[in-house]
Amino acid sequence: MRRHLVATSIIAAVAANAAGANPAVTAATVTEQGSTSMDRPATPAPSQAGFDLWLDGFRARAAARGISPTTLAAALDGIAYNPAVVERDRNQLEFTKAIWDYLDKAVSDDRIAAGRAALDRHRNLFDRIEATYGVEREVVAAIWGLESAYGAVRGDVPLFEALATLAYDGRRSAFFEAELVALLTILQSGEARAGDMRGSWAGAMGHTQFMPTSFLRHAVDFDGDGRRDIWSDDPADALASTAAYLSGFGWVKGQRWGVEVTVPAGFDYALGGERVKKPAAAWAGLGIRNAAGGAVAGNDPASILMPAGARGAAFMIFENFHVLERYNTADAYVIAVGHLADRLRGGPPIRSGWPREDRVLTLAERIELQERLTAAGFDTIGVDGKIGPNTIAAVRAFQRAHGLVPDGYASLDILGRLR
Ligand SMILES: [Ca+2]
Repeated sequence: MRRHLVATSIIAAVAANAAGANPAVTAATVTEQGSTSMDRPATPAPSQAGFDLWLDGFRARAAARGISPTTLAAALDGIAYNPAVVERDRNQLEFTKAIWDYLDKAVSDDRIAAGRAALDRHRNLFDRIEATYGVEREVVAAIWGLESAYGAVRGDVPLFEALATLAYDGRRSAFFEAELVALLTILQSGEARAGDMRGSWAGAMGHTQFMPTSFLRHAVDFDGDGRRDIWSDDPADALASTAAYLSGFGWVKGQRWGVEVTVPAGFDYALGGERVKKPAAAWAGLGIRNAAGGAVAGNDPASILMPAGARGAAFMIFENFHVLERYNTADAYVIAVGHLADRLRGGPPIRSGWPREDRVLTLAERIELQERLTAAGFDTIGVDGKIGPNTIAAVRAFQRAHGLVPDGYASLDILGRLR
C-alpha cells in the first residue's frame, strides 16, 4: 500500500485539477488513489457507544499484534469519539482550493523569508543532512516550511483519540487502524512519551508531519541520543528523517523537481500529464521552451504538467517530482514544495499567470460535470467527483468536439456548456 504523509493545517485541501495528472487527491487525503468516499457501504450513525464497542474489538486486535495491556491502557483508556475529526475528514473532500490560491499562501514572501532564516540558523545541521542523504537543504526546508511553518505549528490534536475515531468512522478504517497500531508500537518502544502523541487531525506528527507507519519505516536518530525524536523543539531528527525518506524513495541529487516552461500554440494536449515521458530534447522539438526561450537542458525523462489548463502555468517535471509525491500526491503540494525550494535558493517567481477569474468546481459540480459528460457521450468511466485521467480525457474529447482548446481542464465554463 502506498503511504502518504499528511499535511497540516496550512495545507488546505487542494484541487489537483491537472491535465493528465493524478486523480484529485487532496493534500490532506491519506487514501490510496482510486478509493472514494462515495463507495462506502451504509453504516449506522456514529455514537460513543458504537465507538466503545469498536474500541473493545480493537484492543483485542492490537494485543494480538503485540501491544501490551499497559500500553493499551496508557494510550486508550478514557478516549472518546471525536466528531470534529470526522468533520475535518469530510470537509477536505468537499472544499477544494484553486492551485493559485494555494500557492499564494504556501509560497508567500513570509514563508520564503522564514525559510531563509531557518537555513541560516541551522546551517551546520543542513550541511550534515545534505552530506549524509544527498537531498538538497532547500528541499528539506521547503517541506518543513509547508508542513509546520518551520516547526512553529506541529499540531496539538491528541493522536490516539483522532486515529481511533477515524479507524472507527469507516471511510478509511483499515488505513487508520494500521496507523493506530503503529502509534501504539512507537509508544511501547519508549521512543516517545504519551505526551508527545499530538499532531494533526489525521495523525501526522512532528516538524515534518510523519504518519506513524512512516516514522517506523523511515525516521532516523540523527543526533545519536538513542531516540528518533521528531517531536522535540530540536528539529535535527525530524529533518534528517525527511531527507532519509526522500532518499529512500530515490531522490536524485542535482536533478530539479521541475521547471516552468511555455507551451506553443497548437500543442497536442494529449501529450500533457504525468503519463507521457520524453527527454527534454524531444520536448524541445515539440516547441516546449524554458523561461529564457531556449530548450530545457538534460536527458532525464520528463512530463509536461499544466495544473490549470492552457491558461495557467506549465511545468516540465522530472523523476524527483514523483519522489515528492511520496510525501503528498497532490500536484499543488509538490509544485509548492519544489517552487518554495527554488525560491529559498534565490530563484524567480512563477512567471505565467493563472486563470484567477475561475473558481474551482464544488464537489456537487464535479459530480454533475461527470454525469453530464457521460450522458453527452464523453464517458468519464464512473462518477466520483474526482477529476482523474478518465474525466480529463472526457473533457478533452468534449473540447475537441466543440472546437475548444483541448487541454482537459475541468472548468466552470465546460460545465456551463454542458448544461
Ligand atoms: Ca535522536
